[in-house]
Amino acid sequence: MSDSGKRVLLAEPRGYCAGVDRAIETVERALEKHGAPVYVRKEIVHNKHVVETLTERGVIFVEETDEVPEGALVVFSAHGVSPAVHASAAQRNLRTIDAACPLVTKVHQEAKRFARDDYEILLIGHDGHEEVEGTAGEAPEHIQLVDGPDSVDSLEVRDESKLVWLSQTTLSVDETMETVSRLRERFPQLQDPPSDDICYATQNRQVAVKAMAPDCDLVIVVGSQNSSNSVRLVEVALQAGARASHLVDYARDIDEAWLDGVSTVGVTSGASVPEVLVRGVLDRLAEYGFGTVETVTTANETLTFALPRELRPARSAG
Ligand code: 10G
Ligand code: SF4
Repeated sequence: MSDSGKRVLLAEPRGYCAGVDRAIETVERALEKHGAPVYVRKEIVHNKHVVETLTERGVIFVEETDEVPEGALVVFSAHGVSPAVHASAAQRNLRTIDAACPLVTKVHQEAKRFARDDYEILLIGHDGHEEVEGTAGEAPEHIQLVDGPDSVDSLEVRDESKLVWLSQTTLSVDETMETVSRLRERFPQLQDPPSDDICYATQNRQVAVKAMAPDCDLVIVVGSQNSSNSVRLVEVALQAGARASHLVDYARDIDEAWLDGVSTVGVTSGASVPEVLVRGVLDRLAEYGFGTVETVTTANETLTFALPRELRPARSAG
């Protein structure tokens, strides 16, 4: 600790996950290979800085495929899309590259398989989130959304003996477990997913925040307002004992008043957040006397994903 007693605890892991890294590289490679403009349906990841930077480089972000000119190239975001979106792109003769994270695609496959076996699927997730729309679109007749523990009581199911839960990948682990236990109280025969749907990156970032939060007067989470996993980190910090926690896009969003009477500030970032933004926050905190930084490491991440097929280098013959 510094003489002033002021210090920063920096969570590790934080920031980019393997799926985000892959999705952003997908857009960058598509720009290199095909030239601007490249269209992207929805924000490639939920981060303002990423979207602004790619826009400056010639990416045009659209809400729906009908805004893309016939025959143009469109990338689908990391959060995944429903079959209906693929179909509408095909109808407009769009060239497509799907940057859906393989761990989201895994949940789509689970949904399809359980629907094929005539299960009813209770999909735990946030209403209106793109990932949930994509997953639910795989089997709309078989899927009901469960948006948190309080929405369990109003559910009506067809056959309690053929019921399984799946989830969005970026939820709070603790809140999801609470939702599942409420579901199980109502439906004792409820089946679990074959493997974790809340992904390794979401879980690891929450574990790291939980480890440092009890020692923090304030936890600053770098991330955008529409980033589900980043917002969850603020909630987890508060639940784990941080006295205050705020989400910021940029260092300039830090309000100096937050630092009144504070000696330990925790810093972390969501899975869609470039490290340069965290550096900016650390520099700003150093200006306020928080120059001592201690890293709190709870896991080492090594996972990477191959780029989508369309962008992999061609294999040389021989
Ligand atoms: O946390 P959400 O799902 O809102 O997305 P994000 O873009 O902020 O972070 C990366 C996570 C995904 C691409 C969803 S699997
Ligand atoms: Fe994939 Fe998890 Fe990252 Fe989503 S948060 S892109 S599921 S690794």
